[in-house]
Amino acid sequence: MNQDKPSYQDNLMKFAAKPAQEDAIQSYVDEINENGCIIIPNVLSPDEVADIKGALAPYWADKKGRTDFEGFDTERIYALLAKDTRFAKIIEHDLTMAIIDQYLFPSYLLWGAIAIKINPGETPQHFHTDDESAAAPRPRGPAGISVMWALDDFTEENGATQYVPGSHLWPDGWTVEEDDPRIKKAVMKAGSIMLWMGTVVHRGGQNYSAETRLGITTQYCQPWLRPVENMSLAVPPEKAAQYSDKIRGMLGYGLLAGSFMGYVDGLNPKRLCEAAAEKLGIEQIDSMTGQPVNKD
Ligand SMILES: O=C(O)CCC(=O)C(=O)O
Ligand SMILES: [Fe+2]
Repeated sequence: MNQDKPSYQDNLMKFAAKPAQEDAIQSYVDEINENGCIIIPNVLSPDEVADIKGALAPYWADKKGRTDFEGFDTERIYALLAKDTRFAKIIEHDLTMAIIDQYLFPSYLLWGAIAIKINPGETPQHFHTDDESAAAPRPRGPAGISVMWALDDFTEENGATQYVPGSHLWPDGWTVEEDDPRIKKAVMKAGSIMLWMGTVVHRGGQNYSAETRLGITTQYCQPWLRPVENMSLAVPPEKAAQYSDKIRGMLGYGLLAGSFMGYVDGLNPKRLCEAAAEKLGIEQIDSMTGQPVNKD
């Protein structure tokens, strides 16, 4: 045994010591630490919003929710990375990655990536937190970070996400009444994002307008938590091969950083993507440009 090799605990401590941030990221992190969440406008251009909407367009048929949580008047599209490579642009966007790097251990996973279209007449979701499956006592650090990408304008009337600033600090047993004045609505223009800690109390809003409210939520979790979407089955190696190493890792084709958790037959599962790419001649795409990565 090599006694000099750092232990898993040593590795965790190394990862926990975050480097100093650029001022812009630090100011976002300060706001998130205080409120549990942040709204950032103009993250996507109108062209980028149109492109992402176009990527969703073929998949809308008959996607009404099956439970009150999904919403009986809400349509959802799951497994986005199995459907179109254009979704990679938001799933590994530089800005959200830089913020999420501050909260989750390296090798964090994509917990879910879901398009959510709230139709007129939809009732509100129940208030919830996204990381409750971590089942650890609150208050605590978040086990996940969620992002909502507004593809339509989110308005007072059309079902903008509702949230309670500061609720990330609440202990277990929290409740929220319908008329609680602390409830806010994430009113924002298409192209904006809301990012929140997995500990923040929130819900999809009621749509009492005549328009739909379309957003994509991309959610990330600590690498030791089980994602809501089983990503490596949803996006098999032959599809994952198109994506960056970062996305492959977030889909489960990687190991828990500093450990061997996640082996497949004794090997790092990233090799499954590499083997599929080589066998099928699949090119890795750059998610920002949509073009093949230049390997030179
Ligand atoms: O649609 C929304 O505004 C929120 C959805 C949500 O909270 C969720 O899916 O976890
Ligand atoms: Fe949620």
